[in-house]
Amino acid sequence: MAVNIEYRGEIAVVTLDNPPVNALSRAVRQALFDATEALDADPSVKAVVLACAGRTFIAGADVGEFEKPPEPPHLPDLVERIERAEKPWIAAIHGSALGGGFEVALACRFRVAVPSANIGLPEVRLGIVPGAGGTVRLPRLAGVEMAVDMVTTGKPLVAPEAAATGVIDALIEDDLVAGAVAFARQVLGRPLPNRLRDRAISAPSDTFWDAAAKAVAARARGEEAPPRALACLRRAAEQDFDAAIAFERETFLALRGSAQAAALRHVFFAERAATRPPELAGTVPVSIRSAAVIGGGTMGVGIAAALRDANLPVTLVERDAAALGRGVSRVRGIFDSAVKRGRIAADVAAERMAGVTATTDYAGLADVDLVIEAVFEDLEVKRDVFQRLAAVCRYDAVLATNTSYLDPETIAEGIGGPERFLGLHFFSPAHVMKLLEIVPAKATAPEVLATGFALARMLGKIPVRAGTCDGFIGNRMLKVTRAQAERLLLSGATPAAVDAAMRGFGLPMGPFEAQDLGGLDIAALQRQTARTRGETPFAPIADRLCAQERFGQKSGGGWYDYAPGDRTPRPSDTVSAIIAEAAEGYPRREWDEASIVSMIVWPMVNEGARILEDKTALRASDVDLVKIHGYGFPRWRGGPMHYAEAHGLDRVIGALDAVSSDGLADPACEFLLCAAARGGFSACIR
Ligand code: T1G
Ligand code: NAD
Repeated sequence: MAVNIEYRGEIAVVTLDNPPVNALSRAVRQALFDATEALDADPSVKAVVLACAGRTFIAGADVGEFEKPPEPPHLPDLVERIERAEKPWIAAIHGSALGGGFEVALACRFRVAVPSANIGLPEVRLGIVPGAGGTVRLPRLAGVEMAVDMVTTGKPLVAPEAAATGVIDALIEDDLVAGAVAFARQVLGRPLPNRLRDRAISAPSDTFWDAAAKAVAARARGEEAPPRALACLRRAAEQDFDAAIAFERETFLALRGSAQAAALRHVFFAERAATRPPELAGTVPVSIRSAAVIGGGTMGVGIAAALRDANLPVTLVERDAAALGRGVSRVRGIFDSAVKRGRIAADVAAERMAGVTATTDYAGLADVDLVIEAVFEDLEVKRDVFQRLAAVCRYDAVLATNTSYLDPETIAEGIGGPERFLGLHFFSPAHVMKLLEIVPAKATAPEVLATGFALARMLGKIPVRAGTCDGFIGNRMLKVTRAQAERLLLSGATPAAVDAAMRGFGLPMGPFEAQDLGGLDIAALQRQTARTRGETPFAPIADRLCAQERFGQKSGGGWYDYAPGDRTPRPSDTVSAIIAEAAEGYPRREWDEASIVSMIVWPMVNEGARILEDKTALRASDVDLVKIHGYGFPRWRGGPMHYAEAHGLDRVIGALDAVSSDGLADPACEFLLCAAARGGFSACIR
């Protein structure tokens, strides 16, 4: 860590260098504080430019310090010191100015940035609120409405937008520091604008606050920080500066030690660790400059769109012209709807489509670097595809399957060059869902596995290595969740009550609504395959629904009934009758929301423990990322494994034992008992 001061005539340039992201650690705060004091005392200095070395401006407070009590100089003191500096400070921003980094920039009299920079206050994404004046100074600069949007969503603003709204005073096209020094010289000749603390704030109407509170609560779905951030902004609009600052700090310190903040920090660091698994350190991935997708169905078109979004030329292969035509128009449909939603411009959509080559001829794949297969979930169909790929593709091309349940080993059995094969399990819709399960087969070469992780970084996905088993990590746990959900129905709960409880827990939808959306037929196919393997999957009610062709929204009815053209789930008498018939002989119980949640979440954790025990997953945080990014488990609970550890593993085991005696769940597995005894899952990983 270094803070260097260089003098360009009467302008001092303070450069912070604290890799990787210039976080405001205690040492950085002290050094910047000292620099402010020294420069204020130096009569030769008329203005100060604050810049950062490396890839970004200050990306915030050092999140790694949050496990420890805050130490002086506290960030608000540094921010206050810079704001009252005798000489005007100019923040010169590149990369990201986030959280405490942007609060330091708000303390400066001016902010300049390169066009590619972004600024923001993402603290709510870490379960906290800005703690160094962000909720009080930003509304004085950007107005309350804009501040409410930025702070309660945590969404950053790109520099051109910030410049258009006056949050950034100037965009610097070329050399940032030189441009900032020139800017400083210009402003020295003019009256300086007031410090933000001295600027007035126009308080919006009560109706504004009521509407904002409703919108924030609807989005938060149980998260504490966004509504608390809104309360800070309201204080800033309705009270004097110092009172609002004190309220913000109090709120920040209260949330900093909260369970939600701890959970969101866990996810923050888990996401960053996931992209660089230690077991692949030093392994060089195969370079991917072109790709192909076999199968232009639900998954194939999403995968093709995701590859195009990463600027990879894509060849889409289908079995016949008709299917190919459908596939191409579905890919086009994805980009057209992105244009409609204002996500991309029409010319970008056209450029995306221009990069898609459509064919039914495998010969066109002789020179692609990566092929992802997404054809029917049928072993023989997939084996045939890989035999053909192994024959036409380059020996160093990476060949991947998107299978959900089939064993990658059997799919690739007998192909030439098995070391170039692996599973890449995307989630639907593949151009939206962030999760990518990466499934190495026994022969997969380390550099090919590393290519899966490199591809995830290219596509902006969260990669998780998963071992080979039925359903890998995510779908294996989903099977347990679905079985538990059925056990609840057999013992007296209703689909609506179970779904309401899980939505109350923070999921976007309950297990029955989710099945109706995705279709009950996919899991039915999987159970059929499992039964041919001699297994006994537990789905007594779903089997009955499928026997009556109740496959969900696509067939007008599943766990719920649906009116034509309407996706609103309606409780179904037919389903109640089917449940009653299946439940004969089962003991009935009263289920409240808390006990329903326990019946779903703790068996999920138990299966997660088994997955760690048999090394299908290497880290408990990987299991958390799979459930958060693939199955909607609430991020602010940290994922099931973190949530269980925070809840107390002994209590989890107790809850499992309480229902397992009635056959309503399996008792705690060895690995869970070990984790409880040793204080956590990581202590039992061998
Ligand atoms: N503190 C500590 N470490 C951090 C960090 C931070 N704020 N931000 C990133 N890192 C580490 C990260 O763990 C990784 O480490 C490496 O830097 C590269 O990160 C009072 C209290 C800036 C957009 O929420 O959004 O200020 O894995 O892989 O993709 O109001 O990092 O290499 O060991 O993500 O180029 C608010 C968080 C803090 C921003 C760069 N700030 N960071 O993305 O790299 S709260 C944030 C990011 C706050 C005040 C409050 C991104 C990035 P490692 P990376 P990237
Ligand atoms: P789908 O039925 O929508 O699409 C499959 C496509 O493959 C069809 O368009 C078909 O014409 C094409 N196809 C079949 N045989 C072919 C061949 N020999 N050559 C070229 N194209 C061929 O299926 P889907 O839902 O997209 O699933 C595809 C794969 O992805 C399956 O293995 C499935 O398990 C897996 N998957 C599905 C989901 C999901 O939610 N649908 C999620 C993850 C993984």
